[in-house]
Amino acid sequence: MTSPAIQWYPGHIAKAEKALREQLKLVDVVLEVRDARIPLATEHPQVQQWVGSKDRVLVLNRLDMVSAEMRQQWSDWFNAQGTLPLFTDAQHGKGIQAVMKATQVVGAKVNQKRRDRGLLPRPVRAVVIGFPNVGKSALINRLLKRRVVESARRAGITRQLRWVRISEQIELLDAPGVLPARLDDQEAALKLAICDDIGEAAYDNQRVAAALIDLLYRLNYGQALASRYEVELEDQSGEAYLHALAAAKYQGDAERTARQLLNDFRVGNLGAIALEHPPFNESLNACKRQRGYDQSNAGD
Ligand SMILES: Nc1nc2c(ncn2[C@@H]2O[C@H](COP(=O)(O)OP(=O)(O)OP(=O)(O)O)[C@@H](O)[C@H]2O)c(=O)[nH]1
Ligand SMILES: [Mg+2]
Repeated sequence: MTSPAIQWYPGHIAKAEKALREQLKLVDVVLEVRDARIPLATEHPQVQQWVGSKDRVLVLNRLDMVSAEMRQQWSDWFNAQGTLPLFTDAQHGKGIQAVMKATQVVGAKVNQKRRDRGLLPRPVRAVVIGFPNVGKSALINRLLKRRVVESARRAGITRQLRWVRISEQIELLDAPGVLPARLDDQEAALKLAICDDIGEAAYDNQRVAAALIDLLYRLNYGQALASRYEVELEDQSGEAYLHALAAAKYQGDAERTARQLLNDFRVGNLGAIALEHPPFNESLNACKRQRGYDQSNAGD
């Protein structure tokens, strides 16, 4: 391969990250937002370090973009590792109460400690962090029940850290999306580009669209392509499909086809599609067996 499929500019991200690290000192709880379509690719390698001894609430946003079955599988997978993920749809306001509650629980703990030390109670301070465009600001607006911070379809919308007070009980810090300085896993980088969770990156739309098609076939979502575009190609590469689709529908314009396909996926026109399925996990299997799952289904 001549050039990496995805290139991004960690410059302004590095600045945002530095500001974030400063503010973290003031924070009691980290609300880590990931994209439910790609819960692993949107795990930032430094989050654990940022969380430190604070509490973390794991939010898998865009629940509307994956099936109920897939949500269950991911819940089981995270549960088996001792994490309870909270699924939200920040665009339509689903699952928000559970996030609020989890944050308040941390607040109560913090204030109990303060009282024990003879201090007055204060609002719990939560920071919302995650990759660009995963829905952090939309979540904050939902928690606040009004549009306070800017949230829009493009990545890189939030530029500055910003504190907002939800109530006497909670203060929230909206942070710009953070990206690792480098991403060695090209497959993860492609998924981030497909889902538009990568901020101001440069990439080749056709390569990214071809990767999406390959992934759809690999994960058995080929039917979603066939029913949307009425073009079917079994056992072909994503690139071949892209060109066949361009020839059939877009006067041979592969670039336009790639943009259209990526847009269709991103706005949900291809249906609810999870681009990552939980990896095999022995303790998860044990947990499923306990709940009476058929062993032959376990782990896939
Ligand atoms: N379908 C769907 N769209 C969502 C959801 N949450 C957010 N969005 C949309 O995703 C886009 C990005 O949302 P933002 O809230 O700006 O995301 P962000 O993480 O703050 O992005 P940056 O500030 O750019 O890092 C917006 O168009 C939202 O309306 C969701 O749960 N489902
Ligand atoms: Mg934002």
